[in-house]
Amino acid sequence: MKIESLTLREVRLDLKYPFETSFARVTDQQFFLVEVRVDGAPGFAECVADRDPGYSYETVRTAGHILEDFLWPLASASDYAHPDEVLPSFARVRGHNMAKAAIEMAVWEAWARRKGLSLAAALGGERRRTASGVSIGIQDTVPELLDRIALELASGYQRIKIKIKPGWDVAVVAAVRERFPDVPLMVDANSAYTLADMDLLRELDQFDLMMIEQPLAHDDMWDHRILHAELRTPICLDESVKSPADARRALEMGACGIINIKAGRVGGLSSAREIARIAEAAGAPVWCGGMLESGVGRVHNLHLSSLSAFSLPGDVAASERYFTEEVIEPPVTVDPDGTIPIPEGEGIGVALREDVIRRHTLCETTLEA
Ligand code: OSB
Ligand code: MG
Repeated sequence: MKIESLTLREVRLDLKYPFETSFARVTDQQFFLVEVRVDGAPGFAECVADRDPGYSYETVRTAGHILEDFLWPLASASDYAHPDEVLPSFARVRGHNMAKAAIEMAVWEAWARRKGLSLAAALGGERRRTASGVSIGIQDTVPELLDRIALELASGYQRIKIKIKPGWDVAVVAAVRERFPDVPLMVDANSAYTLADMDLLRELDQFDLMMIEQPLAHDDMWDHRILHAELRTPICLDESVKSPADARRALEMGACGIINIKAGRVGGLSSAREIARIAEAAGAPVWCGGMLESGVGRVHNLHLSSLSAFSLPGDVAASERYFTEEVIEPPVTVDPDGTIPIPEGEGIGVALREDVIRRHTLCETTLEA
């Protein structure tokens, strides 16, 4: 399987609502849409590196640099028998998993199309729908947050995740619990705390949260292990798990009980699937995270969520929650029971809206083998 070309389109889309985490407040998203041609078949994917290095050190510009100058020369010189070979072929480039995943996921899509399979079927996924939750950013006031939660629950979403940071944590969670005593609820701190905040983190234990996501440093496992042993509420790791080896170590040492899997963070779908296997063997549930993707990244997440190990509701929600314009047809929609059907056509199973994409493309490069 030879990759004949790689097209990188840098796209900018406006978010419908600002999204605030402990590290940033964003009002739009800038990202690469990636297209590969493999033996004539197209494969599409989205690079989840953000404009700013807040979630990860990768940015849109580092991803462009790594893709063009280092990954494309390796990919175009390879003859892959299977998409599982793509990430190992990049071994001499350290890190930069989001850039690597962009090519790998596009190759997976082209591979599935050539086999006449949906991406989910090519991955070996069995679920035909996935349970959907929402991630709600930090709001200006608690009443605004409560209103947002009520709206999301009315749409059917099966669990609520709220972002927390110092100053927007225990009192906010208490207010949410008071208004919604039985809702499946979790929090995500994106590394905003340290073990010096143990008393505060212990207070979160009283709210029957499903989990606390990435409370401590992005590059730490040991302190998460200490916290996980201290609390009743399970710790879920996001930023800290960048590979199957990380997942194994985290579960072996007891740094978490749950893993949020994002293909971009771990170098692609093969690695994501391997982490799901490792977690399943260890009896740890996983769910599919999100990176405020456009429709292209969103449907990739849906296909990944078809794997049986993804037993908890993910952060993969309907397209309409995110951007003022949609780049795929049909859009991702949530059913009243809070599930999302996984597209069944070949590859990612949706069409790209070239007109919309063209209008929002800042620049475009095609690299030929
Ligand atoms: O930590 O899970 C996260 C968005 C951007 C970067 C990091 C995270 C998130 C989300 C949003 O929580 C998930 C989504 O709705 O795409
Ligand atoms: Mg997270």
